[in-house]
Amino acid sequence: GGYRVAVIGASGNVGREMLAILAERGFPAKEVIALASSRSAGQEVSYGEDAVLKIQDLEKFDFTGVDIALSSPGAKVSAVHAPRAAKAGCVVIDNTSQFRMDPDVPLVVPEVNPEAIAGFRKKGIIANPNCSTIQMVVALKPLHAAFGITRLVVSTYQSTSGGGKSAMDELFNQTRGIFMNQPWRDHQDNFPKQIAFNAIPHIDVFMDDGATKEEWKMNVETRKILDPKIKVHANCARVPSFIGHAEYINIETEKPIDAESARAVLRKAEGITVVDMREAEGYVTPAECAGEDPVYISRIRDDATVENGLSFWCVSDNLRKGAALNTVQIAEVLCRDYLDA
Ligand code: 11C
Repeated sequence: GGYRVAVIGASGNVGREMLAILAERGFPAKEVIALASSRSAGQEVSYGEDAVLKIQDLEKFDFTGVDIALSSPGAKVSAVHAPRAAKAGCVVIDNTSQFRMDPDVPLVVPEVNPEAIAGFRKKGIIANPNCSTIQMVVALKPLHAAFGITRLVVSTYQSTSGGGKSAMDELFNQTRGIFMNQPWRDHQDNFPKQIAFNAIPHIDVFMDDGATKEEWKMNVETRKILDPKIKVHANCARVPSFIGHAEYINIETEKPIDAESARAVLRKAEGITVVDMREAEGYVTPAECAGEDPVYISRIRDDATVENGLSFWCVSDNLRKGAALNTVQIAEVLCRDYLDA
């Protein structure tokens, strides 16, 4: 028994995390294949504590006989290779933005809409949402079920790892460079402005209405996953942290809501850890959630400016629940409910 599993983009931030999480959770794999561009082919990546895999060239790889591919290369690479893998009979769980809004591709967070996974049969592809969307919908789902969310405003504080390994290096090198009087532009490869000791209200490209694409993603993905009737206004910013996205979320609900009843609902919800006391140990910051699985909720407060309003703070490891962990969780449900080993 066991499945043949391929990891596409195995040398990247998310690919490495996928391999670690597959091993950590004892995923029933009889073989794990690491794939990436020809640039990374031949390099070694670790799979769990003691296994090492040699990266193979994605371009030349034949997916025949592979059951599941966990995919996190760039969107353009997925556009070509996800359909190619699916055609060979492999179910692709894709972490890029390429297929998320395709009506024939389910967009899934297992704690929120596991039933949508069944839609994989249409194209052989399941999409993993954007990291900032995932942690938010995990928090919103139980609140929506209990109180009926009508509108929300989210403001994000997103870490540099969302932009990949070289974006993390950019933060490190700019920070060090500033102490050596080097111009920040000497270390600029990813971000539109200085990231060290700064905050940038610009993630991904600008859209026609003035939103950034990251803000647009949080809007359309949340409504596809949770409820198309919810109105979403997102404000996204990049901050100089390495791992862990933080979000301040403000919701308005149909039914009366208050901090105490919201806290009780969130405490019982899957995938959520509530840490909410009025002291330094009573909330979670991005640096503290790195390497952890849950979505942490803190600072739950009534919003007295509207009839039924609530705000809270939400942090999670963007490479884990925001990407690799969510992908592996989808694969676990897929194996349990739909695929034979
Ligand atoms: C960031 N959210 O933090 C982005 C990274 O659509 O999968 C993930 C982009 C995506 O930069």
